[in-house]
This record gives sequence, C-alpha cells and structure tokens, in this order.
Amino acid sequence: MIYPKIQKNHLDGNTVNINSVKVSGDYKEKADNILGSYGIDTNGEYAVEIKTSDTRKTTYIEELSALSSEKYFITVTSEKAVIEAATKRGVFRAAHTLAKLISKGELKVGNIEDYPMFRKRGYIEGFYGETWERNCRISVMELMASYGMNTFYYAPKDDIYHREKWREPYPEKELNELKELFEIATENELDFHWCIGPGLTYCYTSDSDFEKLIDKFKNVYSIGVRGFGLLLDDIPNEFQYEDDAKAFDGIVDAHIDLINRTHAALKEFDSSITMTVCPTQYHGDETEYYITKFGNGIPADVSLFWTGAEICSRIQTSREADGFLRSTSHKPLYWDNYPVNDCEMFQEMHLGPIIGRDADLYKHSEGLISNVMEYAECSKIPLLTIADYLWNPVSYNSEESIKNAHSVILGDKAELFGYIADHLAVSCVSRHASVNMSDKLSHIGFLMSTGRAAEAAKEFADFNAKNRECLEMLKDTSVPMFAEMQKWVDKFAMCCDLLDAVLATCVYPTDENKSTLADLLERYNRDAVVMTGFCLREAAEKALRL
Ligand code: LTM
Repeated sequence: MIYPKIQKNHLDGNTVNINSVKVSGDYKEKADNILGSYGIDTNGEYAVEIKTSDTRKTTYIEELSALSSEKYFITVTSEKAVIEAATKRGVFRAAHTLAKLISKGELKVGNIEDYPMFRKRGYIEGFYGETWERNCRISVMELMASYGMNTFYYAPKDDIYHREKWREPYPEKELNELKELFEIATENELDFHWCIGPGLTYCYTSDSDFEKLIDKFKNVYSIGVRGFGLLLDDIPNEFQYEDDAKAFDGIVDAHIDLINRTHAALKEFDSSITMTVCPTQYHGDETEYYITKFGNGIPADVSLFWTGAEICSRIQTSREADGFLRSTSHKPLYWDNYPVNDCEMFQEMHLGPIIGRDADLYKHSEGLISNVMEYAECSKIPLLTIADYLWNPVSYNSEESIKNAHSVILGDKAELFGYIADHLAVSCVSRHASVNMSDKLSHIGFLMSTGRAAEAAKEFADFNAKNRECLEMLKDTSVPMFAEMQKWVDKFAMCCDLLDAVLATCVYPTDENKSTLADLLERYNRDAVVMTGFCLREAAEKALRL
C-alpha cells in the first residue's frame, strides 16, 4: 500500500519488477528528478511516457463536480507506463506515485485514476516559538509535497518582520532567504502564501500605516510571491488609537475597511494576487456578531481562516462548516491547530494521527491548513497523516496512516519508536494515550490475579526491557527527530525507572526499594512534561498487586 491512498487503483495484473526507467514526453526532466530522488535509475529500460492534455477526462472530478489540475492517470503494461495529466502539477503527483510503487515493488499491470478531494491541502508555520531553520523548512516542504499537499502559509509569529516590525521591509538577507523558500515551494508545486500580522500596532485611520502595509506586500511581491495573507489573530479587541475609535463604529468595521482597501490595492497592482485573511474572532460560534459581519463585509474571493468551534478543535464537522458558510458567505478555510503545541500546550508532544475531521469536510470547506509544532522533524509525523486525510478522506484510516508515517520517517527504527509514541498522543484531538502500555499492564494484572505471579513479573520485566531499548535508541541525538524530543525522552527515562522500581518493590518489598520507588514517583510527578496518559504508578502497582 502506498500513501496517500490512490482513489481508483486497478493495478491488479502481474507485478512489473523494475528498478530503472526511461522517461519521455512532457516534463521529462521533472519526472526524472522525482524518480531519481527515490533512488530509481532513470537511464534504464522500462519506458515511462508522459502525455499532457487539458481535457474533461484529465481534469474533471466527478465527486467534486469540479475541475482539478492535480488529477492524473497511470496505465501500466509489462512494456511501459503511460502518465496522462493536464498540467505539470498532475505530472508531479503521478511521478511521485509511480516512484513509490516502483520502490515498494507494488507496480502491477493495470491502471490508476487519482485526484485529491480537498482543494487546499497544506500547513502553516503559524506557531509561537523559535522559527524553523532553513534545512528543516526545505525538508518538510519536500516531504509534504511528495505526499500530496499543495499549499504552504508562511506566518511564523516569531519572525519579527511578520508581526512586531511589520512596517519595515525585509532586509536583503532575510528577503533572499524568503525568496529561496518561495522558489523551493514552487518547485515542489506548493502554493506559497506569505502572511503579515500588523494588528498589534496598526492604526486603521493612518494613511501612512496603510501605505507601509502595501509597500511591505510589494517588498515580498518583488521575489515572486503572489499569495498574501493578512492575519488579525491574537491582537487587541479594542481600538488603541483615539482616531480609530472616532472613525469606526466598532473594531470589526475597521477590519472590514482594512481588508477591502488592501484587497483593492493589491488587485489593482496585480489581478493575479490572491488574498487570505484571519479574523480576530477565528473560532467559536459562527453566528456571533463579529464573524458574521466580517465574513459578509469582505470580498467573496478572499479566503477566510477559521479554527473551528475551539482554538484547538477536537472535531471539525461538515454541519458546522455549513453553518459558517450560511453566516459568513464564505466556506471556512480551516486553520487547524493540530499538531501545534505552543503556549500552554508546551509540555505536550503531539505525535498522534489527525482524527475527528468529517470524511466529507472537503465538500463544505475550502481546505485545511495545519498549524505545525515548533519541532519541524516531529511535525512530519502528524503532517503525513493530515496529508493522507486531505487527499483521500473517505479511505483515511488513522491507525494505518500513523504506522506508515512512522515507517517513512524512522525506517527500521519505527517499531521500537512505538514504545514512546504510544504515550505522545495526548492533544486537543484526543485525550486517549498509552493504549499499549495500559493493555500490557491489564494483561499482567490478569496473570497476577490468576496466580501466575512469576509469569506476570517476567512479562513486566520484558516489557520494560523493550521500553529501555527504545530509550537507548532515542538518546541518539544525531537522529533529527530524537534531538527535538529530548525533553520527552528524559521523562520517558523516568517512566522506565519507575516501572523497574515498581517491579523491584513487588518482588523484594524492602524499605530501600520502597523508598527508591517513592523518590522516583515524586520526581516523575513533579516534572510537568506530559508522558503517560494515565496514572502510571497506580496502573503498574495495580497490575502487580503491590
Ligand atoms: O490559531 C490562531 C489563528 N492563532 C494562534 C496561533 O498562532 C497559535 O499557534 C495557536 C495555538 O496556540 N493559537 C492561536 O490562537
């Protein structure tokens, strides 16, 4: 099985065993690069023909009653594979699919018809905290593009030129860095949206501020960017300047005025510019005064971010999305605050799969953009599941998807990684974690209660030996993801020590063992880093009937 799941996979003939290809046709160079990046020799024998034609067949998606530039077909015979798509983006998607099938040995005679269900599928660097480094940014972009995402929003709260120093143009060095990022996104078929958050100090009646805002957009336009975002989240709800308070009835009127003027100025400058906005009320009840007035007051072609019923929403439903459309005259573009773990969530590591989003949300929303964690490598795990969901939400299976994500990121380390990943799933989407450990302890408890104490002790010891093996692996900070996780690794070490102490106290209930256990327990509980999704000591002691 390859991910994201193919919509219509009829590769049901004989397996085509190849490890080299010869590409011809449209976008040959692009396809060669993609196939080469999977280690496939592109100077080989097996022919791959690429044909592009913009027809109903290559663009129309029945389920959406809409056209898509990302649809593609692959027809496979024992002699050759033919890719058909309307655009370069379609060829890009097809080449990744073909490469994954070849490298997994899953290329078979037959055909594929594939297309995404959500229109906008992507992620936003929109968190508070240290901004991602260049290499992390590139690596996440390349990975997510190869799993079908098509959108990237640049909005790091800690980029001073995005928020605090919004009035200042990017200095040359920072502008060049942004340009490189834009170009890498574009090469990877990701639509790049640069966002600004001026609301901390913006004066809505100041001509000078408006001019500076438009100049800043032009500053970023100069490097090629055409997607722009104006974010009004996490700013004062009240006017900060007397002139503003006199000029507008309320803050929402000032925001509507700002967006309309900005939209008009940008469109006049270049009609191909697209605009996204984040309102100040970006979550909650979609019928409230602010969001209703805001949505109806801004142009119809402006995309409107919405985080759902909560800032970090457990669920996103089609019913709520419809309500949002009725109230605001806009389909929501979900700014989904998962897996982000900033602010008060900073002790949690969000490694679980995305869940709780309706399978038919693609019909009721403009798309979904996931706000990522400060930890770029770790973010890849949940992001891969989000990419799967967004491409094919109807066939999405969170358990399969997370298993695949572990194997994509960690390869042969994936199985052992499961011992810590079991715990790192507590988040807004799920309070449910430590499932494997809890099952294991229940089974040990069962052995104890049926008089098999020695067996129970052995199972307990074996289990913790595996936890320790995982712990040793995690100490290798040359693995980028493990380097980011050290705070949680330290807590996991305490967890292993605690389990061993429970076992020792159970087998030899000496005063010394009891005191060690008490000390460890005190340390474990004092440390606020979130690890086990239940009371570890109680569960372990219960299992061993201490
Ligand atoms: O969610 C939005 C629109 N804004 C901020 C984000 O920047 C932040 O990362 C998340 C999570 O703390 N919450 C917000 O309110």
